[in-house]
Amino acid sequence: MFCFQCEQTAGGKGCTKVGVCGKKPDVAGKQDELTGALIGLARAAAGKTPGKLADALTLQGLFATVTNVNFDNARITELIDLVHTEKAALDPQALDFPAAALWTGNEDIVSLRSTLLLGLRGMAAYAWHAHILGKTAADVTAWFYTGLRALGEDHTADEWLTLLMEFGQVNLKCMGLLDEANTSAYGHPVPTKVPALVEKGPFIVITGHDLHDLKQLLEQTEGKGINIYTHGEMLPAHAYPELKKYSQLKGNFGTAWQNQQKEFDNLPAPILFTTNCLMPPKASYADRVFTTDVVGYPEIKHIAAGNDKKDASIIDKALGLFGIGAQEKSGLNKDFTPVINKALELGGWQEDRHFTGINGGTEVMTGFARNAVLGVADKVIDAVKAGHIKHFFLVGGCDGAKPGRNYYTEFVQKTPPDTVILTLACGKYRFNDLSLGDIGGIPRILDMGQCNDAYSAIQVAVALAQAFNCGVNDLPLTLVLSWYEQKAVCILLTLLALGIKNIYIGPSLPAFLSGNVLNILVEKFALTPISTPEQDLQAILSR
Ligand code: FS2
Ligand code: SF4
Repeated sequence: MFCFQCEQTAGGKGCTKVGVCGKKPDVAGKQDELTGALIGLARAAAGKTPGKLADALTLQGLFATVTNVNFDNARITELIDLVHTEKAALDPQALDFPAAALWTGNEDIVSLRSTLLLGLRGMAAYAWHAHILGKTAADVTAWFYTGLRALGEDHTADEWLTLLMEFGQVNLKCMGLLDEANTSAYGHPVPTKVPALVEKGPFIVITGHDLHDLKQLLEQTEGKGINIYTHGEMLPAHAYPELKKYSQLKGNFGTAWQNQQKEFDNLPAPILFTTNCLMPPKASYADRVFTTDVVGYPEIKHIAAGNDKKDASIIDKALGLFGIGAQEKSGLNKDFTPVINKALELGGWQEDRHFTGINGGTEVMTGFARNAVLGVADKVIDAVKAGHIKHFFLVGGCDGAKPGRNYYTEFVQKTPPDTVILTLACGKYRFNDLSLGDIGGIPRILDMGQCNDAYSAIQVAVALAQAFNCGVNDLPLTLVLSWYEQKAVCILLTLLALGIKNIYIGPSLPAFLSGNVLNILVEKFALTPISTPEQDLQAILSR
């Protein structure tokens, strides 16, 4: 096997024997085969209008290969078969891209090709969430095929860079689509305090990014005496009016994904994984883990969409599996009864349990997405003009297990009191329970949401630039990002495509960036690896 797509890759170079994430060689091989088949499907779709099934397969096929999503050989094989059936229907002559060729060839070309592939994988997750809520955009969908076809072609380094920048713009549109999907379905997030207290009695923990799954779970647990707690990237759900209205949505349990094996150990409640990041479940809680949608793990119970029945025809199965007709055919309606029954069977704790965040805080705030922040834009602008706010930092991104990630906690702790920290994604758990106070009523830590809410951060930055009549690069704003998986790759490409410079990135640099490609990014965009919080803060604030 070979895989170097995430930050924890073996030796900082590539996983070759088994994935650090737990991915087995056979699954890695199948995922490569699936990627080659998707390139084949894109080739077959050239010059044609592929149908909804081909679109859905493309999104789910890419999403299934994102880190910590699907470890199930059988499910990946099923996807490959469906892709082949669809490809044959479009053009029986179209050839798959050979899986063995994905990671081989000239080092710089492999690097550029991989960067585009990994970006596409990340964007597929966002497009899929939007698609589930009935939002698609023809140009975004079409670009998946364009990008996949490009992976199977030869390009010069300059052509690859052009493709990457084009991709970054498309991903901005895709994140905008998801923002529209989430806010039109559930309202605009409002600042919300979320306690870390788990009340006695039966409960369910829901993790991942899929708000539609949470909504269905809330509907199905109403009046059943079961409380719901978010975990990981589901935390921002508390801020959406159409989700927070459910009284059984009580609080947040646990922190970021890499702590799950410790946090879920003997948990007297089921855990529902709606997306990444799933780690191999330990025996002490494996019987209470449920996956849904594109997530999968061998022997772990899976909640399928409505018409994903064993005896369904391949097309019906695919329609159900891929949620086509979520609106018109209730294809994505799920029955969470097995999760609910497990919660009742396990019964929860017999007394209320108080938890804390990583720094001892007993509650966190979320819900400072674009609408909430821009709603107080005048106040923010006045505070900047009056010199009360000297600098904004966007400190966010994915979390991970490496010790070097303490950098982000220390960085935030060391920021001067006249600075504001915007944050998003699961990296925020390193510091979101810190009490850093406020500046004239504006909290110093503003949680904008999930990783995809990078869209909100971009909107806020653009609005501030307009207000101050300058470019985003001229704002007193610095991005200090942590990366782990492929959604971070697509977001980074969007930021670069927008021409945003001087981004700090860590805890280590992606293994898939060759020395030459990295040099280009450093020269063109002043992409900067993190050093120490003190040194970086000093450099940023003296600029
Ligand atoms: Fe965190 Fe994992 Fe959000 Fe990433 S929960 S690293 O997939 O997407 O961020
Ligand atoms: Fe290794 Fe990351 Fe790939 Fe898993 S996803 S096999 S940890 S590089």
